Amino acid sequence: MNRRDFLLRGSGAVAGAFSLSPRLSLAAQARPPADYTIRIAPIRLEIAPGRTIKTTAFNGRIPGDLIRVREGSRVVIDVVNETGVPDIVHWHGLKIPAEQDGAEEEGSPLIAPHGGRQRYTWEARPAGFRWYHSHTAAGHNLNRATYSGEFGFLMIDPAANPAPYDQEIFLALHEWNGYIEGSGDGYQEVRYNHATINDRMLGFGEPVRVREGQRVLFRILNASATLAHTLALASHRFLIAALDGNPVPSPSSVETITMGPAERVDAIVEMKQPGVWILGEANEEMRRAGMGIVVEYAGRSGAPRWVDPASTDFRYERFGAATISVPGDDEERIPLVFKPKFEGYGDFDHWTINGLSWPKSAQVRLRQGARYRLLFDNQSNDMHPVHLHRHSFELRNLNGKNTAGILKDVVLLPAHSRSEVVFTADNPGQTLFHCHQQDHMDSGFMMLFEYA
Ligand SMILES: [Cu+2]
Repeated sequence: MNRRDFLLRGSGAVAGAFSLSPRLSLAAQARPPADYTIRIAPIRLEIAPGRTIKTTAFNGRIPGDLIRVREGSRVVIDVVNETGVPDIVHWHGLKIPAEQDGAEEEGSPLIAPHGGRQRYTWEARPAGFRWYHSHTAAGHNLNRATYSGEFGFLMIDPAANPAPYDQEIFLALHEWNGYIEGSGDGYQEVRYNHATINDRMLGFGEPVRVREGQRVLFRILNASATLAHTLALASHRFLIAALDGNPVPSPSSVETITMGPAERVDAIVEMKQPGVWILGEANEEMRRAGMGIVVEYAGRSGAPRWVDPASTDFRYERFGAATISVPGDDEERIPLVFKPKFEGYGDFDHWTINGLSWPKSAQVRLRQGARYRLLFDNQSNDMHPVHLHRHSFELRNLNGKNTAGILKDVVLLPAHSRSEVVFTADNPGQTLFHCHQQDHMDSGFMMLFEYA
């Protein structure tokens, strides 16, 4: 089997395809075959006619193959790294052991370049919309980690699926051809030339085809390395059913959705405005860069229409529980202050948690079974989508407003804001906490929670 065959076979057949190789079939006798095999390799992708980007991807496509498994099932995934640099794949939002989680800082092994292999085995939980992505550092290499095309959807279906929809559409937001721009005062930021939803710029891919009267479930992932996005679907509203894959206590209808890097939203749209519309970034510049997709009703044609949303206000607490119980006294409080430390090195400089940058950041000791309240204090001009590995947390306070019942694994902290989340230490092992903005993470915004 040559490499081209491998590519053409795609994911479903990959595990079977290995039996064609005598050497590998021997290995297969010793170990069960993988449910999925992911090959990390460079690709060229035409995101619009004549516009080709060079990046790295999973199994030659962007996003990578949809991994879809039943809650509680045991899943075996082989990853082969055919790039020239070490890599690692993180299973984002799963409650799995640290060694399988895919973060080097927690003890998961890096995958060697030039054909290194790693087998990941885990039990699929909790149910919901998860994802997987490269979890290396990138530094100034804007073709690594989350800057690259190394991301895919991971869907853990619950045992009982009420399926209140007629069609399910997965969408991933991403930008391409990043470059680093300095502002002159030593502060640097990453900017991009192009953007896509899934693998095409707005206007150049297949539209989302719908029928009048359908309820369409959009599962949207912000796979951006560094940018939050606000989305709208012209002439339609989104019913927010789940955040980060977890059903919300109060599903509620909104005109726009704002998502930080790594966040997911399940949104149901009732298709009752026949036409050809744009689902895209509310920001015109971002839509021009390509961040959008056409939604086309059956029997309708013509140029897709965009309508500016009246308001772009999106707040988590809107989807929280109607009644909020008094915070428990059993929670141990952990204050975490986030601040930049610009010393003019010009290398994204440093981000600090309680005054310290990774790898010097303090380690938090957790007791198994105990409840913790993380007190986030963002003392900076930037937003931070902070992520806790291997655990979900409940949003309890957002800039002074109490809330309850919203379970997430990433929370977007606006500039100069405070938020509080609560979680139970119920998954022993090293647990990474970091900002999901790649340049922040790479410059120190990271710490470990350890179980005593
Ligand atoms: Cu950040």
